[in-house]
Amino acid sequence: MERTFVMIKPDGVQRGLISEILGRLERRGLKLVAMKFMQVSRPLAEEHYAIHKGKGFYDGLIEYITSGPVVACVVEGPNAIALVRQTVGATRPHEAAPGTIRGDLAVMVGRNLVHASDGPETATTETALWFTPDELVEWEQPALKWIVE
Ligand code: DAT
Ligand code: MG
Repeated sequence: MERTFVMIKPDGVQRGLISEILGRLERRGLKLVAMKFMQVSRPLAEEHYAIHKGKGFYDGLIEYITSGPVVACVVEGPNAIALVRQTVGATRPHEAAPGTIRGDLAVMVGRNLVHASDGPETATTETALWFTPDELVEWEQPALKWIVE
């Protein structure tokens, strides 16, 4: 079973879209493994977005992600990384398909509501960056047998 890191960014929290965004992932059939509501420190933001350092939008991105609380999560499921990226939609909301979170609820790349790991490597490193191992909860979800064969 695959796991991936998801974060509702400050605009999602400020706009009251936590339940909307989490609800879409829950309804898709993904299992929540970890979740916390937190203020992102500058060092954490810089490490999370280290790959974008030096780009024109980097400073604004760090400002944005540290501008208010976020909801950080780990979700699990078959092909969870691809499933979540698909549900989130394309980076630039005007290119995101209708029915996706960004395609339905966002208009600008700099306010695109949610982060999701883009591959197995980032899923692992981001999960380890945002959560300690004991924050990942092992639990049984009997209803999963109706979602995962
Ligand atoms: P994604 O969040 O879809 O994985 P990414 O990793 O390429 O996209 O970029 C990380 C975030 O940086 C993205 O969600 C929003 C911001 N960003 C990316 N490209 C941008 C741009 N051209 N202008 C402003 N912000 C940008
Ligand atoms: Mg990315």
